[in-house]
Amino acid sequence: MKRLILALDLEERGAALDIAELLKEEIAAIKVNYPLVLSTGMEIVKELSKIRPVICDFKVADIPYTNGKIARIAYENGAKAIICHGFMGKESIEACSSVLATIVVAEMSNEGSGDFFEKYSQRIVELAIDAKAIALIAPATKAERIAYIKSMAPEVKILSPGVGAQGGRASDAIKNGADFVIVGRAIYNSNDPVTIAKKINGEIESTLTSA
Ligand code: OMP
Repeated sequence: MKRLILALDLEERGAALDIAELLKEEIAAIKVNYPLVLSTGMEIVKELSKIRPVICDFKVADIPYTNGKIARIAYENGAKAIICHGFMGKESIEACSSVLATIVVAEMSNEGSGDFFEKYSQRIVELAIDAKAIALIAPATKAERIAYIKSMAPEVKILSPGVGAQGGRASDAIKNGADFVIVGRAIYNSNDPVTIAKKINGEIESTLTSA
């Protein structure tokens, strides 16, 4: 099983489809964020879904009514999962998780986000579990935070962004409890995306076998 998720933050439809097709054997899923959807439209989710399962990273953070609409539109366009924020409360998470698999942001990878998230992630994780989220986001740039989040929710999968361009390492993320790593620029900006993806998958495999 592959544990690499491609963060496809491109802005051009053809390039996005080409790289997804090129990498399909190396990745477990494709994460689509606003840059791609705002540039090309939601149709891209349907198209990418034919290649690999798509996670809509919309970091939804609204009232339940609006969250529910966004989740429904993602679902209707073929998304297998959606990423939402937990700080809007249990019913806002449930508005997503009642529609499709929902991943809640526990903590984020940029330095400044720690000011807020490190104070509140314990509560966010409790809310995510209560609202039946299937996975959490925890930062590969702060691998010790992955271990902290995993210790609160050992039964929930952890997806970890921040590997490569942001300085995190796949091996550190996996060692600290990540189930999947999310990688964007280090792969799609490279001259040889397949080789980079294979290298990351190799690093993940050897970390798991030496554990
Ligand atoms: P690269 O830095 O290019 O590998 O991309 C990382 C991807 O993960 C981007 O799509 C970010 O929006 C996303 N991300 C983070 O970088 N940090 C986080 O804490 C959370 C996410 C996310 O939810 O995916």
